[in-house]
Amino acid sequence: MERPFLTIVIPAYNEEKRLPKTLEKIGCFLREQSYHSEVLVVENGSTDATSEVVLMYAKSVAPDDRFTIQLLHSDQGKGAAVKTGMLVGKGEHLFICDADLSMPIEEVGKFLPPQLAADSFDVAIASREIEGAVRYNEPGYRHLMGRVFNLIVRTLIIPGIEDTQCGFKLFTRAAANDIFPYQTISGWGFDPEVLYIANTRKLRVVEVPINWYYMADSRVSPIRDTIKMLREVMRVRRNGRRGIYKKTTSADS
Ligand SMILES: Nc1nc2c(ncn2[C@@H]2O[C@H](COP(=O)(O)OP(=O)(O)O)[C@@H](O)[C@H]2O)c(=O)[nH]1
Ligand SMILES: [Mg+2]
Repeated sequence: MERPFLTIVIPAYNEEKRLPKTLEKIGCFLREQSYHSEVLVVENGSTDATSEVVLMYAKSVAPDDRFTIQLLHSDQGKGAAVKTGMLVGKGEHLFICDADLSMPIEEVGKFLPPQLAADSFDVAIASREIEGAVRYNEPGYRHLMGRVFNLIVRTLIIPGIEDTQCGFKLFTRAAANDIFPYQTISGWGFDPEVLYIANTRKLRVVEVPINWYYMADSRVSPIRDTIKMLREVMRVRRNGRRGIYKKTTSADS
């Protein structure tokens, strides 16, 4: 197959229940597109039938469909899964997409040319906060926790981005090559790190307002994971100061 226009990376941990509907919807959407794409589901140590579900859907893709579905395995954590997918993906654009499709897949067009002018951005991230975004059904306490976390992230490492944590982000091929070899965080705190590296590289990050539907079934443990993420944000700041994210020739090759 020619180089895909779009790679969709889905990190998945114990997603046997949510993935069938998600892969169904993504497949229907991609079948209608004029471009080629690939879907990479990246799993680690799920104790349910996540892998079997992905393999079943991968087989059901017809040879003349304009997309493929593949299963990958990674180290533990959402960040590690995303990094694995981003390094394996061959697309001209690479999109991170949560398995619960809390953003309808039809909105992916908002992150891609022609809707976003080609050459006007390097990274396009979904935002639930900027004008035009709508949140559906989110409990007040989850929104509040997100706002507090964002305030800390903005203060410590990434000024100016209102929502770093939404699970839908698009990277051009060149931006992905520039960022993901340097990602060190394997857990939930990988988003701020990736955006911090993008800023270090002076890449153009644009925020895209989306419709976002809260999904109750979460792998986040509110207290434990928030503490861990705050530690990770501090680590990113330290790493930045130590020059860990500076480009090295070996990572660029
Ligand atoms: N591979 C992998 N994926 C993960 C891990 N933790 C979370 N995910 C995926 O990350 C995405 C977001 O998780 P979710 O539970 O919906 O988090 P929330 O939306 O923040 O409540 C989903 O696709 C999960 O399956 C992990 O440890 N490994
Ligand atoms: Mg979710």
